[in-house]
Amino acid sequence: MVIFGAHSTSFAFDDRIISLGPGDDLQQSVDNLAPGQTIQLAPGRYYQSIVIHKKGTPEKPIRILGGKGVVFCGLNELKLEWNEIRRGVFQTKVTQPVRQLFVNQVMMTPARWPNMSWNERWENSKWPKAEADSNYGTLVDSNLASSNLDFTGCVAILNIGSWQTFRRVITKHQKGRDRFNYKTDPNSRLVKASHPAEIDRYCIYGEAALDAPEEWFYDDKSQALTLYPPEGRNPRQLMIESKGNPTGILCQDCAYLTISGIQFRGTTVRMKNINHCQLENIQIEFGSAISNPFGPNTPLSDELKSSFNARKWFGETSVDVLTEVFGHDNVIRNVVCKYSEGPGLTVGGKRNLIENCLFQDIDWHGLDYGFGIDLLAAAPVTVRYVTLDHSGGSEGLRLANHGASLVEFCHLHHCGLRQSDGAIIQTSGASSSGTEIRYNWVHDHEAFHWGGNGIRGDDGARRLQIHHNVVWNCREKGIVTKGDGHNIYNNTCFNNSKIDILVPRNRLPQKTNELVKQNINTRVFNNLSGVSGSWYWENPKLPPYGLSENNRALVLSELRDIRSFDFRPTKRMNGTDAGQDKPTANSSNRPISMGAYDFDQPKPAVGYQRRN
Ligand SMILES: [Ca+2]
Repeated sequence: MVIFGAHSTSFAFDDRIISLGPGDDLQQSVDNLAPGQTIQLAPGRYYQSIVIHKKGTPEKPIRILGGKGVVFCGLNELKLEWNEIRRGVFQTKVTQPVRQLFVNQVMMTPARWPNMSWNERWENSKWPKAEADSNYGTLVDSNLASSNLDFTGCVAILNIGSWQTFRRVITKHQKGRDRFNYKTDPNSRLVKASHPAEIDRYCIYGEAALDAPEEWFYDDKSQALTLYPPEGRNPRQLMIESKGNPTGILCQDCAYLTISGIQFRGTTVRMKNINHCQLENIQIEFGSAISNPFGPNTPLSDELKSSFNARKWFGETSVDVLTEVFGHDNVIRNVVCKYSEGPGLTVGGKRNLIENCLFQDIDWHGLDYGFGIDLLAAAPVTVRYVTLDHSGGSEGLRLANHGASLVEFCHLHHCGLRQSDGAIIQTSGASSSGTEIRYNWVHDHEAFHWGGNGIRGDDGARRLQIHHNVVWNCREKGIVTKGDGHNIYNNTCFNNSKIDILVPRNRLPQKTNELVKQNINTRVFNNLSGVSGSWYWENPKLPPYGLSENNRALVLSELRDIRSFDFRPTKRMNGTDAGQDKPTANSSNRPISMGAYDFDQPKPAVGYQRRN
């Protein structure tokens, strides 16, 4: 049987292929899919939202295929009459709430204080500091007084927990007042925090802050949309788009399903309770998002039923729509994801593979427990050839605390831009034993105030295998492994301002549940890196307790060209080696190499490999 959608102009001879276009009823076709059938989408903009509840079989998978120019669009163009309510500021009535707004395809900023345009989203100066009188529930800053604005009823984004950020409605403020109040959570660790001031950053969204080009405000009560267009422009001259449909494709309870070749703009794909599925050749822009920048969070109705979400694990979530894949044995490949308000991707379940993906400009608010790629519920997971480029959360790639995961050939950089603490690759707990982190480039953890590591085995970590990584320019430590039983070898680390590799002898003073003596059975060898067993405040400086052999600090001129990521040495180091470094120390008199690369090897491919 051959089934054609209304648009079809050519014949297909494969009876398992159903050709559809933007004018067809996709949901009806999806509901009728049988194992072995394929939906082939024609180029065009799809404003539909589909829900897939289908299972293929290993022999007869179900496929939803797009191709060049197949776009699921969650943005609706607003063609409305505007009134100029004051010079350069326009207002209109809309029929659907406005949650994200775009003018000529550029994201506009929800009315914000201090002002920050979309292009300034990574500028630290746009995040004021709390002053010393602040405490949990009250934020103090003399700039609030001099703003001469009343922010009562606005939403503050509060990075008041170093690696935690909260969205809170401002309950009390007034013109000229240097402080505002917000609701507190009696169960929060911040209730007992010694003093949350000084390290805290914040900003405010709300109508009172509407005063600059590219800002907008939507009033839920009056359904009025107010826009301050780019300088000197009139909305009638502009293409204005509003986010209307946050979920383009929702897959639930699926198996042996492939979705491939689709762009998502202002919307995303969400996959729940799916097994043996593939998500491939996908582009997502403005996928994960807050539902309402001017109000409390409003999670999607189906999210409330979610069994596990890393953000909810800690008590709350600030992100309402997630690009997510939950289930077992799934493949996520060739996904390019940009401009995500929450994590670029959230994955849960066992034995999933994330391969050759790019995540760029992720989480510029550093919301919640800011993970660039949230794998906390993915146990275990394999991640390879993934690039993460600019991420606000304190933790870039957050691995699960369970199962032996593998992270290899990834290029992860410029993380922690909106929070403190954390690491670009973070794992913790004894149950992640056997996790291997190898052949990665990890650099520039630029935490707001404190902390900021490259690769970290955090509290309770055991038996991590960390080797052949290059780690540089992190705000504190390049590699740090708490716990015991790790192998850390052939890494190249430099320009990490506190310590390049820390294998601590002692637990942190407040961590009384941890091993008193740490890393007795850890082996650290062949690293082109400074290695220390002492925290930076501990003196005298001592080597790690366990084996520590054949490590030395790198001299930068020993590498060929750092700027072009060529970390191969300019000459042979300690003889030759075929790159077969084993997790054993040099006990056999075999010439061994130091650092991540050998003189003779080809320049490696690391991170997302662009496809033609
Ligand atoms: Ca403003």
